[in-house]
Amino acid sequence: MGGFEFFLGATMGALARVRRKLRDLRSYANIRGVVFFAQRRVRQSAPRRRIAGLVARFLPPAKPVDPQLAPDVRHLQDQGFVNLDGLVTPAMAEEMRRHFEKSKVFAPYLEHSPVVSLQEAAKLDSHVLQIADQDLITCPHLLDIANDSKVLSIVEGAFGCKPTIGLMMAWWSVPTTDRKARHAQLFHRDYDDVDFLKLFIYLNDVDSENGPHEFVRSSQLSPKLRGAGRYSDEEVAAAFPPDQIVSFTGPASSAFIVNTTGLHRGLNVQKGTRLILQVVFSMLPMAYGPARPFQRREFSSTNAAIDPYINRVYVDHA
Ligand SMILES: O=C(O)CCC(=O)C(=O)O
Repeated sequence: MGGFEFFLGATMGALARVRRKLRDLRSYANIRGVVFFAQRRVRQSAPRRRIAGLVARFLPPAKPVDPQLAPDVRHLQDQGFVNLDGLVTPAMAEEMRRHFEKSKVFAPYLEHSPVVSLQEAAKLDSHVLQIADQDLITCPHLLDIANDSKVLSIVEGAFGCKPTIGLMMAWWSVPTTDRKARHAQLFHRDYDDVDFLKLFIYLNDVDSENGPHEFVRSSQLSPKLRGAGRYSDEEVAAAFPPDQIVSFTGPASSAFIVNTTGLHRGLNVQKGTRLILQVVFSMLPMAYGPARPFQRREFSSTNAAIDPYINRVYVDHA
């Protein structure tokens, strides 16, 4: 390739990157986006907790924590995670997995990813195949799990105010051709809202080979490695002893809440696939959440009463 062609190619590439950045920024040009970028600038845990405490005072108050759940709240605050045995039964997980096997997926890290069936998705060579929103909300049990009284009590206890269901997602983690770790498969911290917690549920069995979630115990409180980028295994090993890394392996239906301002990742898949559901509880509506709520009748769920405030981002109560 001649010098001029190379220059032209590089310039076109740079222009395409700028155009992509501008388009991404446009989707944050609203109040959620302003809050998102403002809180992201505060990285250390003490000032973040002070800001969250202040914001909590202006939000609907939390119900008193069920005394039986107080140890779970403390575990979450000290260790950064808590296991939730029995939240989902194996039969529920199986029903949800069957639903997602028939659902459409897309590659969230690809620009202009097509939305395709799971069978067609191999051609995308993407490590993440995310379930399209319309198929997510029609998943059996979704709304009931997100509104489980035990989950809400633990989250309210940790926040000190009522939470908002800010984001729900489900995705398949699959091996790529090169099997290399990329994006959230590398250790990182999330700075998604003034305070937030992520509920994860495995919908198939997860062992060391098909992408267990990993978390550095208590790292949400540590001043080390507080940047918003990705960290190598060597950097994490230099900062934290190996026995601080918790690997969440377990059968389908395993559920746990994680404070992902701590260092975490989903290990890259070597063999098989992992199907995971995530519900993010935030203080404020999240920048990544749906632009408009869905109708209650669109969800597959029981008719149990749900709190309109907690569900306002996802469920239109008008
Ligand atoms: O796939 C995983 O287990 C990690 C996901 C993650 O990094 C996140 O949800 O913040």
